[in-house]
Amino acid sequence: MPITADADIEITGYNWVPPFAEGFVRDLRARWFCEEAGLPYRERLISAVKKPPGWRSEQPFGQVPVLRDGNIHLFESGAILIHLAEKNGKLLPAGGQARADVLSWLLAAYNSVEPVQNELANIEMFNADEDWAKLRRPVALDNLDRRHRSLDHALKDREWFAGEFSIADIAMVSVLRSSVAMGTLTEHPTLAAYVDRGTERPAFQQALADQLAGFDPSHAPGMEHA
Ligand SMILES: N[C@@H](CCC(=O)N[C@@H](CS)C(=O)NCC(=O)O)C(=O)O
Repeated sequence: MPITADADIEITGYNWVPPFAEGFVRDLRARWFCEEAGLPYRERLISAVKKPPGWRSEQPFGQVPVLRDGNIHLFESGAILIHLAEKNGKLLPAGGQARADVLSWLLAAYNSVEPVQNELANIEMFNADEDWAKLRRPVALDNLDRRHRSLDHALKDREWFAGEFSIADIAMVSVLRSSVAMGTLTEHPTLAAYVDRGTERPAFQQALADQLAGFDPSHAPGMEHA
């Protein structure tokens, strides 16, 4: 049900991405929330190659996702998750320590884990043959492993990072999926099992299938007018 042509909520994603990015575009995080909450949304799929005119007035960095919810407009997937959770009273406790824990772990995923992971991804995926990348790689790997060890220690035998499944887990599982894809979680079975628990949820599976269904090879560079 969540994808609904006349829904108030609009999520912007891409109509094509290169194969390595399929299933990892960050609109997946907003889609996942909508599936968990049974919240209808409509898709706006734009070109990743040639953004619509004036796109930076909607997303200052020229990226996706962007969310429209009636007359509210947001960018940044973390802000989008907080907005959706607050507005719908789902996956974010209303107050007290429970809310503080969810917000802390959500921002930990975005600020303390994802940037460290991005450094390694930048080295391995886009610059592997550069001399500077070869020199930096061991440090970047170790930095990410230290973050993974900290997460292992914090999660221990808990199912989710902040009590019940929450937007913190949508953020953390989404980020750690890339660690799995980069082969950096093999020494961290506790975290790997946590990622599996998240990605086995039917809401994640539906959101992923819907993102993948939106990619159309006719929008690939060089194919747009073929
Ligand atoms: N911090 C932003 C990151 C957004 C981001 O990296 N978007 C990527 C897709 S996952 C993008 O649009 N990349 C294309 C570009 O940078 O031109 C968020 O969480 O929303």
